[in-house]
Amino acid sequence: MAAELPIPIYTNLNDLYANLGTTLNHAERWNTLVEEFEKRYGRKPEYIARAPGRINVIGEHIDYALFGVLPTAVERDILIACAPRSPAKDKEEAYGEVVANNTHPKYTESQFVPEKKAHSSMFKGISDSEPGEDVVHVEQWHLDIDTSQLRWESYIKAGYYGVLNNFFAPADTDAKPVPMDMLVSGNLPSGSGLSSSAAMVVGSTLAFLAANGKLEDANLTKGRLVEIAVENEKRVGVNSGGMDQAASVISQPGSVLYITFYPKLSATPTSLPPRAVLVVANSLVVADKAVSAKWCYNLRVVETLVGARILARHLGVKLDDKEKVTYREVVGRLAEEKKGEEAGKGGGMEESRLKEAIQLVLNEVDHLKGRDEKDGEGVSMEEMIELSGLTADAFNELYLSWVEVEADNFKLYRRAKHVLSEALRVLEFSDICQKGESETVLQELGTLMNESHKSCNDEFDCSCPELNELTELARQSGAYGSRLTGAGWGGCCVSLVAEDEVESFLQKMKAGYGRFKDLEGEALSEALFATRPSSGACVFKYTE
Ligand code: NG1
Repeated sequence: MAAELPIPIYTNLNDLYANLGTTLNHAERWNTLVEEFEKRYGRKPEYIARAPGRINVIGEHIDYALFGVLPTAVERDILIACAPRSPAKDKEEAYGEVVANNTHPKYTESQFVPEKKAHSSMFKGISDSEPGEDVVHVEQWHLDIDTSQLRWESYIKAGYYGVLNNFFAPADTDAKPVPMDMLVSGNLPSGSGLSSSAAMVVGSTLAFLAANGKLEDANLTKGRLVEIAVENEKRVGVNSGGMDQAASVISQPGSVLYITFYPKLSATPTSLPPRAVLVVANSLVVADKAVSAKWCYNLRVVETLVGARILARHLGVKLDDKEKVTYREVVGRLAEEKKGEEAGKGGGMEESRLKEAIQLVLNEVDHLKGRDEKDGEGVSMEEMIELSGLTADAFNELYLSWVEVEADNFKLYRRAKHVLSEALRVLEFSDICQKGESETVLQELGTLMNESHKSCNDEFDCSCPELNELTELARQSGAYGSRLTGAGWGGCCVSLVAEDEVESFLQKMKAGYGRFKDLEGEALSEALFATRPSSGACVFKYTE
């Protein structure tokens, strides 16, 4: 299983990229980073951690419903060069001190030292005969992370946190993280839906593990690194579904990754036809996800969860009043999925049964319409609470106490149509990939991508006019299919293009999209580029 493999450590770039052409494309950037590190710190780095960004080929807004998704790493990445320093003997407090720099001039130097802080926890009495609560003082590692503003070093600190709290027991006085110097260089455009933040956190986690000699830890699998990175990213204030970190860590060249989150994290590489190239085009519309979360991302999460509860009740699926059941769990319970079975493509059941069960739930989505709802305009808060079968207090506690949402109507029916049909498209897409290479295969994959985009636009309302224009232009310019990738409301689209068509496709896209016309050189290649499924995160170890 891909998630159970160890983190790869390379001493040769050729092995890392597994392709001479790709190695040559990237070698200069690696050399420049090493030279720059030497200039700043007076010695060579000992390690370079690499973590790529990702695109989602298909399966949008369904990771938080716990359905499988099909992302892959892109070639663009974050590189973090680092080397431990010997701590001065008389400077005990310098253990763990970090000097972090970034090759991008807009990001200034940052220095920080983790502290051990006493943390008070309330524990229940140890035995039943000793009721009550005891206050226990435990030490925890602490680093200041300012989540009120976007700072590049917050992602570095977030990675450090996970390494400290998972690999250096605070109570152990001998457990001392090394002081270290690091230099970060990235060619992933930020804020464009390619998950540069997940790449930063994964890269930073790996750099701290490497410098502290923890990479060979027997329990450190790729899956474990994903779990730590998801936890770490929450420290920067993002509650993501897990897709981005899994894609950055587990991806393999030439394959998209079928990632499931239920019953447990599992990742199955699925080969794309050899002629298939993915082209990323940035709409250059910046979606400020944090600001719009209450009527966009977070609202979709709530609409999806409430819809799952209402359909579960309608279908007679068992659930308790305090459970935020997801659509994937409803589907599993309906099909009497066995817990603890080996997670494969169908999770705890055969793939064909999973598809049937999703279709069964999809057939019932009309039940999510309000009394007078005709065109999918949604239901009021009062009607939604009534349909959920909960009291207003219980509903608020379960669905609204942890997240801020704002809406007049809740579009439960249309959201369900998207989520369930998209889950089926993902399974279909990966089945078609098994058929190998042919024109028909490429066309069928493209059709699924187009349907996915239509569903994102029509049912999930997560596209925008520019993304619709760009995906339409891509289809007219020769793509088999094109769809928005990532959360949407701006950011990038991904198109499936035949290898021999890529050059003319890129030209047509540049000429056809107004916002590309004035872009040249690096600015253009950041906004419009071809990529193949690339390898996941790794560490390069310097041997001389
Ligand atoms: P972006 O915003 O593209 O990184 C977000 C979520 C994903 C997933 C997609 C929609 C974060 C960090 N990531 O992706 O988990 O839900 O939207 O498919 O919020």
